[in-house]
Amino acid sequence: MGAFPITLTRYIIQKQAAHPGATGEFSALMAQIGLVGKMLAQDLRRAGLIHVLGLTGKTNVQGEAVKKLDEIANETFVKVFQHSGLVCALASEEMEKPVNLPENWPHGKYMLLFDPLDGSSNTDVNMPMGTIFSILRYEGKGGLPSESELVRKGTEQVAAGYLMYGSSTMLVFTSGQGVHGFTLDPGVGEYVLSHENIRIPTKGKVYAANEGNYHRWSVGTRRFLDYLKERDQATGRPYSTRYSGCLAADVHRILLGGGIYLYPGETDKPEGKLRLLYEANPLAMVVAQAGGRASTGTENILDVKPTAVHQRVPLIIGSREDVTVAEDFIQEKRRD
Ligand code: AFP
Repeated sequence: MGAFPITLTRYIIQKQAAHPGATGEFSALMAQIGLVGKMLAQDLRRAGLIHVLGLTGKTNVQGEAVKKLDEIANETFVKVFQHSGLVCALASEEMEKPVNLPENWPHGKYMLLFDPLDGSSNTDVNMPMGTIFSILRYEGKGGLPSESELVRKGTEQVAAGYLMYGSSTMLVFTSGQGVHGFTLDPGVGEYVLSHENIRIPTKGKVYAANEGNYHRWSVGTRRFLDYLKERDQATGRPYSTRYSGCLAADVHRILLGGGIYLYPGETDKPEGKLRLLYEANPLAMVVAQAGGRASTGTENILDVKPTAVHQRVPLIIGSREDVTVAEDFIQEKRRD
């Protein structure tokens, strides 16, 4: 019989024991995120049978059509964290304004920002989806946090990660001590440590981008994509394209195998599409902890000073060398 598997529960209890001052709140918070993942995985598996595919008919604060599953995923987060005693504020892609949870105050010192269902255009076609989360700590003594307390730089995150609903459900996260991946064992309903201390290769062979937008990109971005497709044995080109329409899934592939994901700015939309606080920042923290990088093309994502909860940002993320080459092209330091 092999070694007894390390479950998420056991892992976080062990980590907590290594920090004598820990109150157990962070461990409980991660366990609750795991619970959200189990609930959503269950909904997604049965979505085609329980009439929750398709649109709600509403649009969110960013003007995007809200899918029924977007709404369900957001409600699941809110329900799991209400009365949990863990979190004093929530901000989500699907909520115009952050929500305070007074029932958890003053005990709950964490603030949670999330994209409840990333890649929701994949819902109706049985393709991968994800959930992305960022965890901040609120030290304020004066009462519940104001909106501006949630608008913080990526370097201030205490933990971040994502859930991925693919052929299996995975929870991948970092609390600043490496990146660890847990796979949900559906038989026992537990996450099991399957990917310990993930390290992203310094260079990859895959790129992920929506090339349908090619003609909207800057000259430098276009030149970088052309470069990736040229033949050159010495630099391992051409790269292969892999793009799923789900950021968490595409970054997951790159985290494990190397390469680069790009959702760059466009000439008439320089801010790009993705949201800084609950998409780019958490994935940037994960990738940086695994040895990779995330950039806007001109600045490290984790250093971007945000001004609004739903702020968008261009995102170039992945293997360290690939991101650096992309920056050189975008900044027109290279034109080959
Ligand atoms: P949805 O959740 O609205 O499907 O958006 C997904 C996403 O934010 C990210 O997961 C994808 O990488 C990106 O947008 C896809 O955008 P395009 O459809 O423009 O390629």
